[in-house]
Amino acid sequence: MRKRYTNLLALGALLGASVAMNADELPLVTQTFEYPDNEPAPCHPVPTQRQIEWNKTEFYAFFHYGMNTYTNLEWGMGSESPNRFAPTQLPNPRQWLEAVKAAGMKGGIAVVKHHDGFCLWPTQTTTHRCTSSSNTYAQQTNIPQAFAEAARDLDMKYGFYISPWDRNSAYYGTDQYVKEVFMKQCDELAQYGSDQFEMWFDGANGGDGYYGGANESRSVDEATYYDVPNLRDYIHKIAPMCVMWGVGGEARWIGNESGYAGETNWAMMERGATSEISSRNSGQEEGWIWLPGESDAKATSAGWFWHSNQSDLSAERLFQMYLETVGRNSTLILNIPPNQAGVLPESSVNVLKELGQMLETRLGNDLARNATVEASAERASGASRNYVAGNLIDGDIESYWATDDGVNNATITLSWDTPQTVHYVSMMEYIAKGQRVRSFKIETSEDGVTWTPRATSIAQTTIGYKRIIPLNGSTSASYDSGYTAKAVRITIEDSRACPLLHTISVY
Ligand code: FUL
Repeated sequence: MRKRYTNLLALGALLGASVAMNADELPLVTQTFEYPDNEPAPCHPVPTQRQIEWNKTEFYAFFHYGMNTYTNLEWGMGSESPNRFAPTQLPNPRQWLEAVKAAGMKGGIAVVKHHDGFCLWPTQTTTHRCTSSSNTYAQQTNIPQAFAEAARDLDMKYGFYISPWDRNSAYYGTDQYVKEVFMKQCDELAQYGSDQFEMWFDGANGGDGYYGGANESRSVDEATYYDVPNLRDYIHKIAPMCVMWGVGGEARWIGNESGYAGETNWAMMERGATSEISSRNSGQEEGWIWLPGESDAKATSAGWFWHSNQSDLSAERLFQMYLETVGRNSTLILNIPPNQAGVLPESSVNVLKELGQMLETRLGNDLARNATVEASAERASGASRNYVAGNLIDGDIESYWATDDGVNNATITLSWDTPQTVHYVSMMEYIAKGQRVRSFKIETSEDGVTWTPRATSIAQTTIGYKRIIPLNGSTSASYDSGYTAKAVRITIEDSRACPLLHTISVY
């Protein structure tokens, strides 16, 4: 905002009273106000734009495919001959992505190098790669390329898993491995697309391995060995929106591989603290780093890789995982392993379709869009922004409801002219300005006068990017007949600063 000083007395005193000046000749001074729209100040820590975009991917797939698919192992030693990688047809990443899209997933991460060091692209860094196999299909395999192409075509997000630990490389444990093998492999992968959303590294401390024939145990200090800060900067120059997972330091493991996050789940962590490990499932309210949780879980029974004796988890079980991860401020990366033909088995494809239909039926029709919404408090509007309750149901994630500074509790009431059948309430904070809500409660009413608290057995604490509350209090019970309600009332009971929610949905 440009403003002309007109206080001539003050200016005269400043310049010396003898200087006579016409107001039109006075210099223009630029004054900027930090919050011209009366926007709430950030409640630190806050996510980077990259982390915000990453969070929006919510539910995506993991595809463990590689040497282990043909050796019936979960962790290959690194001594396997490349010839053992023998697809019975050309692997088809497009089929993988189509199947998970039908399940409501927005993207996927393909494992392109597991701990055995075998690479699924024609890397220049080692001969331990698919193109060294005598199998014709293996020689034509380039998973990163085919996967990225299919994802773009299907309008899905994509990324790659590359194991830092390499049980094949003779150099593992030395500087040469980091500079000449691992970093270069990450670089090669980044070149498959600047639009990648996540690069996945696992806990990578080394251990027993082949190591070029040494057959010994090698361990490294994961915190320093991989030169992560440099790697992260370098990859971000090529793929600016690529979140570096795990050791990469931009998103955290949720602490289990069973598909659940804590009911209380902060996106913040105090990295480096010993409590970090024990707090993975719930984050730390006082944490000073934005490190949101990701849950990795398997949709099949036998392991991360395909095994002939595997069975598929039911769509109902996967739906429960969804509620306990995406519904608890975590993303869900769900593993479905391709088989020896390089495709997802038909049984998995069918379960994925069923899951997609279930999500659509249960969480696809937002009743809030047709509700009347009111809040007990609304923040004063700014020059070009308001914070009215209507923002919660307008379908715009950039408009949000807020209260005035210092007002850390409020009620939001959604009502309908005719009774509705309600099962779930979903809430989303405007996390660009930090995760705030500490405690809330949800009630329903059949007449708008008498209120019944719902889901009281569930910790109604944090919200974050997204929180979904099953009103019957159970994430595992089969879909019941729901509650009849003419109104739903959400009370924000406590918040680290004035609460900011951009969306409330009722299903
Ligand atoms: C772990 C690995 O050791 C498993 O094999 C699998 O890849 C899982 C997703 O991450 O750290």
